Amino acid sequence: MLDLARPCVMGILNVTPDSFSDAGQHGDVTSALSAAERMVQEGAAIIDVGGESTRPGAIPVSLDQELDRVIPVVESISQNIDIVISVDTSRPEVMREAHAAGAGLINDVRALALEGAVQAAVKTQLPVCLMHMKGKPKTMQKAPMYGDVVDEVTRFLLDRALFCIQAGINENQLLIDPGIGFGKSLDDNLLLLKNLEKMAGHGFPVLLGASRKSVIGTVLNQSVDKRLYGSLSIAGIAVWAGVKIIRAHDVGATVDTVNMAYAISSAQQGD
Ligand code: 8Y7
Repeated sequence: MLDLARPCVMGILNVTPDSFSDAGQHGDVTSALSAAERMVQEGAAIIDVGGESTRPGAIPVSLDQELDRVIPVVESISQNIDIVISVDTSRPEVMREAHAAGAGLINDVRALALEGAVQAAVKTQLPVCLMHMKGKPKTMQKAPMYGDVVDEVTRFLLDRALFCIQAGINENQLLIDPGIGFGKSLDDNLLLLKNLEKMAGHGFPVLLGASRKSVIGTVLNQSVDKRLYGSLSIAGIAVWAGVKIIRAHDVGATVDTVNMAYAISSAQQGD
């Protein structure tokens, strides 16, 4: 069960051959399971298993490919480790099969927009993370434009949440995510990060994924493998702002950052 009494870390487990920052490392079930075990030892509360690369410009994978990559990994983790398994997918078939294989959370970068996705999510009764994306992965970074980015992204997420509630998802089962890097300019990303407290004030727990993303690369002028400190800085600020789940590649370091930031933000005067 997902427990958000304290902020926690969601470890990223990519099972795609083309995902940009740990390409092909988890190509088989055994290595995926050991990567998951390691993340759990490092303090992850959730493992996010994804078989579709959604990085800018990525080529879509077929349904069969996605099922073949994701389901055996979800099954293996579920049978061997006591951890919440998140399935990073937009496809209703993957949601259903991952649920049957032991998944405990649906993480959809398309906020249940694909045909049949809302109905599939309702049926599983799993918690769902709704993420904001402008455009489609293939083209989303081609000159994204907003009026007030914080307002627009928040409005989109609250609208989607309402739609999901009306479709039958329990309001306590919804999380929201501004979707750092998904159809946003550098300034858009920075403004969203600056205003996380606002987003966290709407009653839905906020999930944030900024680990190793290009916003960090651009600000710090660092390549993907040198973005740990930037990622941790965002994690600390996010927890301070009330974000409940930090999605991260570097689990151990992120857990320390989250716990330190949370200790400060929850400190109480003794009596
Ligand atoms: C996010 C995500 C990715 C994110 C949520 C990457 C699957 C790109 N980013 N899911 N997924 N939020 N909820 O760089 O920011 O990890 S993929």
